[in-house]
Amino acid sequence: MKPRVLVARAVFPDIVERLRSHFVVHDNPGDDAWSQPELIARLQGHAGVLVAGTERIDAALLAACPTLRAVCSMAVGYNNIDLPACTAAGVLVSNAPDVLTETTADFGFALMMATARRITESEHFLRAGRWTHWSYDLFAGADVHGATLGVLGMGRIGQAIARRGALGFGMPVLYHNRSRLDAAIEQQLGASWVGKDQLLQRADHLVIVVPYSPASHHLVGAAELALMKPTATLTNIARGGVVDDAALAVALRERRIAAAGLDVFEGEPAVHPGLLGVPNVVLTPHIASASLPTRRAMAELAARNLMAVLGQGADAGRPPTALNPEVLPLRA
Ligand code: 8YV
Repeated sequence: MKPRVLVARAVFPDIVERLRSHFVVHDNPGDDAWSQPELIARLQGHAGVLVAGTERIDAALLAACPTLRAVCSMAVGYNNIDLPACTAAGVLVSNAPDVLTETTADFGFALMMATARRITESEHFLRAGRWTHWSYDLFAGADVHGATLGVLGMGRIGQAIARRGALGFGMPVLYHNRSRLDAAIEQQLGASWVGKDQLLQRADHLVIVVPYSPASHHLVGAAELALMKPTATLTNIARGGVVDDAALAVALRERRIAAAGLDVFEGEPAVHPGLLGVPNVVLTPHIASASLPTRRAMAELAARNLMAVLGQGADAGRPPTALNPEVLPLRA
């Protein structure tokens, strides 16, 4: 009998169809928001689940779903998944690294540029019919080329952003990360490691790309914002919760920093009302990885992992991007 799998979010229909040739598939074509109890109910009797970065997979869910063997996510960030609990339960977890690096870096750079050059703020002004004359300082913002780029979190995406800044825009690059890059990579990227405070003090444009964990909760709050230059911008494409959104709203309102670009929010899809009320912020709905080819590649990779974990297809037994391969071979 074919194993049963659940596709918890709407994804490309042809990918769901491909899964149907290996599994009995239950899916969510309407992309309904399932509560945790509903997700648990739907997972009964299922061996695998394909999730996005949005479903919470924790010890309580694992205890309530004893047939579950595989949790395959189409996101690179996996703060929604309790990895140690999955490992303890013998459940294989995979994420989707690499396939979204360049697309996400493109977006991070675009959001930083839109923020520095006040693109959405000026568009709102134009659409509101308020453009009556040219003036020397109309939406005059900050330069990007030649300015100091600060990257907080220098993983794959951070490095791809640094490369864009250094090679394309002549930006000196400073970064802060728990571990330093190899000297050869630093040299290639023209990037220098500095302490976190130095990074905040010296960056003209700070881009945040750290994974979310209890250790990175409110990594940038009021005290950190106070270290930044009043002319600086902050761009967050990491996760809501890495930045204290309430403190950021105050800093923007009081012009303690010039502007922010945010793709992720604490408690999204809700957005802190203080951020909605200030003009100097560019807000986007968590779309940094959202190019069609990349979203397809993310879903394909999750499907490949699901098939591999459950013994199907060319990679059977060898999920390409397992986070806890030590649970293989799966318990019976
Ligand atoms: C996803 C992301 O779109 O991969 C990640 O970690 O943040 C995004 O690419 C998001 O998690 C929705 O699943």
